[in-house]
Amino acid sequence: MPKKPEGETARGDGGEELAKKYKMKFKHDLRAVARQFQIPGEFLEAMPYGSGHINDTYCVIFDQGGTRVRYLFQRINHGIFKNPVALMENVQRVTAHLAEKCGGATDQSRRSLTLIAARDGRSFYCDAQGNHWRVYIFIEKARTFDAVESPSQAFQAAKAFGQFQKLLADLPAPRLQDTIPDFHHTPKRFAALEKAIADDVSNRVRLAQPEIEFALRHKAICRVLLEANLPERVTHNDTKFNNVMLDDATGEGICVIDLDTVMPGLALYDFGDMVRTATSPAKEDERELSKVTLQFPMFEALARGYLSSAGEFLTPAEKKFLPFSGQLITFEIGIRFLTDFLAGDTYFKVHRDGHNLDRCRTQFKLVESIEQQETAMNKLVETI
Ligand code: ADP
Ligand code: GN1
Ligand code: MG
Repeated sequence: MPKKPEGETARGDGGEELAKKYKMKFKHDLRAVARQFQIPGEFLEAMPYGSGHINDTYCVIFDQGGTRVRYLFQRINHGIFKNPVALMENVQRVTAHLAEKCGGATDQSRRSLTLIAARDGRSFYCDAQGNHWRVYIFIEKARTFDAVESPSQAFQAAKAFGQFQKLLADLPAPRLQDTIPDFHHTPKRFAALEKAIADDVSNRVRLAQPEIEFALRHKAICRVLLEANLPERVTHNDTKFNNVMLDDATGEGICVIDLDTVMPGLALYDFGDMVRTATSPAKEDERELSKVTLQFPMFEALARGYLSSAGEFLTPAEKKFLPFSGQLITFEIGIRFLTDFLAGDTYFKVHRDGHNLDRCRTQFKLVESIEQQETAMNKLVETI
């Protein structure tokens, strides 16, 4: 696939134009995949979509009686999600539960993801190569952002993720399956980093000395939440800012997306990932590190937004650790990027040399910024 110019992504309405402009070639035959789903009308075109690091996402357009209707197609990355069938069982249960809860709303299909059934009635289609595909209704008149632009956006995103946790609190048994075991087990993430340093398979340890030293100095924070005796809940586990769609007209956090990691977890993992991705004005892979900083008004908006929907069920201990969770999750994702850099870029999609190291650097810079402001962050949360 030709490289996209930096800073541009095939996402949002601009994505379609970009895809055409750079004549992106697809790895997959979307027309053939589309035939396997219960979608009326005629297939028109497909284009790569979004800036996620894991799955292959496409926007596919159908002609339905003269109207162009978009659908969101995804190939599940089965190198990462080892059991796509179990994953889709989770997604089906979660989307059905959310739909039932929002059933009264006239715009319900914009407020939670809706799966389109495959021809055989299942929630996914498995092709001859073993790829698992799913299709969602495309959420129109809303978009995601790779970096936060205002406190109001931060408030809306956090409120939506808090509401998501609240709606799933009474998800009927059984327990959701762990789509990636120990996903947020920070000590195990740290152990994986130590192994990558010891193995040094790509001879890159020499390129990341300051980052490795930073990680080693912070090892002690890894266990804090695991030892705090916090309740297990149904959580999203990947609440980065571009995993919530904001309504174009009102700015409301209208729909939480990217449900692959919805499973049992700590509420704080979700809040921490919001702090990681919605307080700094810089993108996750920004190379100019002076731009990476926790902006206090964004943190305040996140805390107020999250507590406006999740405040009623959080325990005092959970509330107390809200600021720390930002530091921990930012550190955790930082060590995951560093581990992947050292391992030769096998996990996250990369688009340039050193991409994972750049991402690690922004995370560690943000950890420092959080550390500097943690006293003020704690004081603020006590007053909400
Ligand atoms: P990944 O797991 O790779 O991050 P996502 O599920 O987050 O994949 O999807 C990638 C991007 O596609 C999102 O950031 C969002 O912009 C867009 N997207 C995902 N689902 C929908 C949807 N149902 N309607 C419209 N856009 C969507
Ligand atoms: C991945 O799928 P996406 O791009 O929303 C990753 C998250 C990381 C994030 C870092 C399944 O999220 O855990 O925090 O990248 N998802 C998975 O940007 O590993
Ligand atoms: Mg995503």
